[in-house]
Amino acid sequence: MKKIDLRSDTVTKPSMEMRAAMSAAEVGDDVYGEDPTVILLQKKVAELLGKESALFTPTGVMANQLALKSQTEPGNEVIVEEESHIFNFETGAPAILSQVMLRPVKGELGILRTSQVVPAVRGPVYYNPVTTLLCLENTHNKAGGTIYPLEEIRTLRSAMQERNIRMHLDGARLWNASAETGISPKEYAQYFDTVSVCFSKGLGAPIGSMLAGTHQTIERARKFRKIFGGGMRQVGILAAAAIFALERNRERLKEDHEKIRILAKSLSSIRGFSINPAAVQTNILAIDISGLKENASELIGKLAKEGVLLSSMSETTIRAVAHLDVNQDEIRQSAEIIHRVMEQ
Ligand code: TLP
Repeated sequence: MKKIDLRSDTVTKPSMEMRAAMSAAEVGDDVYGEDPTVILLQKKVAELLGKESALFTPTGVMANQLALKSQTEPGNEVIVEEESHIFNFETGAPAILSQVMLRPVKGELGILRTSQVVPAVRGPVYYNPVTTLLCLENTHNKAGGTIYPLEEIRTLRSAMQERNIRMHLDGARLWNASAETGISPKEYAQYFDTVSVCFSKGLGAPIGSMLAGTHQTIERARKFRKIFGGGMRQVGILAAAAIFALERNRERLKEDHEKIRILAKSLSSIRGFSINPAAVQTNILAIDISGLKENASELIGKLAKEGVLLSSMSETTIRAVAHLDVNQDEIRQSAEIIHRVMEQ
């Protein structure tokens, strides 16, 4: 039985056309700055985000961690949303790699308001840590793919500028936010000093992320990327997949959002499943199962046996993610299977 894999949009496999683009890629040694396809991708993404420069990284985690490392000093404090990827799913890397403290602030559906962030900024007393960076996530993964309101970002930016605090955007799924709202990546990115984006999630490339910012910040990040072991050689093969993904798979992200709406509508009638309709905004569906006796991993195991793969975001939250390797029929089929399992 073919399983319907809704664990993440990272599970997609490169299409034959994407593989053809990869195999045709011109390459060179990128540690010498000689890979023409990487150079082209970095230029394209810098332009798309309205930034001076961009740097290819193997993963979104590395891009985020480079943003922290290049914009902080040991002992600084970085404000993050409590459910953010940087705080929850990056293995404590900020403590290990940048020796910074994270100051988590609880947002609503992943969104931090300026009125919450400002009081979290440390005062200038000599024994306080120094707040130097604020990180936002758009779309917000754990909250269920929620989109950051542009107006709030704008207000946060002016409040942080007044206090000399930089801003980083974890834009692993910024493409989804843009596809849904029609607000361009550049419009979102203009309020941030650095932005990380991924090609290996909704866009369907096998590997690859990028950090964009000023020349100065990106040159610092380049040095740290080498220190982190991320200086790659003929990586144009992967950059070609990313270029293909950017050009061919960005528009279609709205189809994934539609698939999640279909799934959310169907699953919301299941007893013990709590779905917040306000959180159903892009390609992620977070389902609160705290009303059930089973925990997330038990339920996921049961569903997997019947052919639907979901992931857990916590003991009481399961997640379904739509992507380009699952079609609407499979989404409907997975909803039927979940209904059947839950009615047993
Ligand atoms: N997220 C993964 C898991 O780690 C949870 C997923 O399946 O969604 N920022 C955000 C907002 C992310 O969702 C992810 C990946 C990353 C960064 C890290 O990207 P990678 O996995 O490329 O290091």
